[in-house]
Amino acid sequence: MTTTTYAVKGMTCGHCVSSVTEEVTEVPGVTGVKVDLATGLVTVDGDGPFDNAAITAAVEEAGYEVVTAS
Ligand SMILES: [Cu+2]
Repeated sequence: MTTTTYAVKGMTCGHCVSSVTEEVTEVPGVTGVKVDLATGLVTVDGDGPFDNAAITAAVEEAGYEVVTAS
């Protein structure tokens, strides 16, 4: 199992949280997404390695920006 945390810029409310969660959940290999609105951190679990670029693209698709990944 893989867990990666992304700092996402621009989320302001529960709607933002559900948009990001929805888009990132659709990335292949992702098994869980947790968004912390207060810190802007998005924690992504996968059953194997997943594509960082795909996660970034999914966040952008939702209308936000990934500032760091770790
Ligand atoms: Cu919002």
